[in-house]
Amino acid sequence: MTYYKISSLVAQALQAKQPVVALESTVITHGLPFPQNLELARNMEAEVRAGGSLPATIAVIDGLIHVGLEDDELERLAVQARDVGVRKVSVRDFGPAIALGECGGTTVAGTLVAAEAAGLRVFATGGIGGVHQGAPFDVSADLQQLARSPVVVVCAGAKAILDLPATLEVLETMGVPVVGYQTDEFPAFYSRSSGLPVSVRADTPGQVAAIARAHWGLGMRSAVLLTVPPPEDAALPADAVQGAIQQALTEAAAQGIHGQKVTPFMLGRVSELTHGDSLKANLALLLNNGRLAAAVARELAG
Ligand code: PSU
Ligand code: MN
Repeated sequence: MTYYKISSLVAQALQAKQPVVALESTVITHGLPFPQNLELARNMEAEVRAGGSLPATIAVIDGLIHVGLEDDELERLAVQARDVGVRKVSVRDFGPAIALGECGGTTVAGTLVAAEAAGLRVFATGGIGGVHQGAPFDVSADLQQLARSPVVVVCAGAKAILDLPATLEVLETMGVPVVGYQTDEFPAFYSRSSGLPVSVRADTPGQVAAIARAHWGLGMRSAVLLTVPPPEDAALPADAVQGAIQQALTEAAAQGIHGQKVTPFMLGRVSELTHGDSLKANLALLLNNGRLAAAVARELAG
């Protein structure tokens, strides 16, 4: 595939129909501070392996879309993000990043494009993008891409910095089943509950795989969004984060932060304002999602 570099491990696993889990890289380049980002990237891969699947972190390195990173590439991406900054690669950004020979971290939308192209069916992330609060035209390209890529996306819902009811409405319009894992409620990333219903509940990886098979078997081309509440011991009470979120939103507006910069600013500010509690929740839920994604990939491969 032109523009792509599929690692030999990933190519072999796909050939042998073994389970592979795609991982995004914006969480490394824009979502978490150094060195927690690099540590998380490595731990996330370890979690997928422990779950019996092969991790394939997706990123743009020197103008090539990599599916499956070597450890030195992972490190380079994290260090370069810290030292000089790299591009946040969503759907619109691949062409420019490739043409200019850049490095970049792929968002959920970007990772979906590459995962689908490489033939991966399961993808683990932290939280998807969505409709922003107070900026109804700032709708993450994640939602549109979820409508287009037939991949199971394992996440902890959408970040509570977003307008969650509006985000769920758009997902419904886009034809994306929102599956609650062992829950009837849409999780709110840092917190286990949002008060909003999912469209269906599944209690086992096997049920998730069955839903995905039927959805795609009918000819649907959209993703299946598997939403998993953050682990109990790391989750924050919903009202505990709300104050921090509202303050960060006010600051973002006052500083004129727009577009792609909103999500990284909000994540960083909420982490400062909660004295690292939101960061701890973020790391724990990522690993939790990696583990479940590995189990779903095994069901789908089997
Ligand atoms: N979840 C995290 N940290 C992140 C993101 C999600 O825990 O950094 C990233 C994802 O890559 C997601 C992106 O696709 O934020 C959404 O950005 P935007 O709203 O600009 O589309
Ligand atoms: Mn946006």
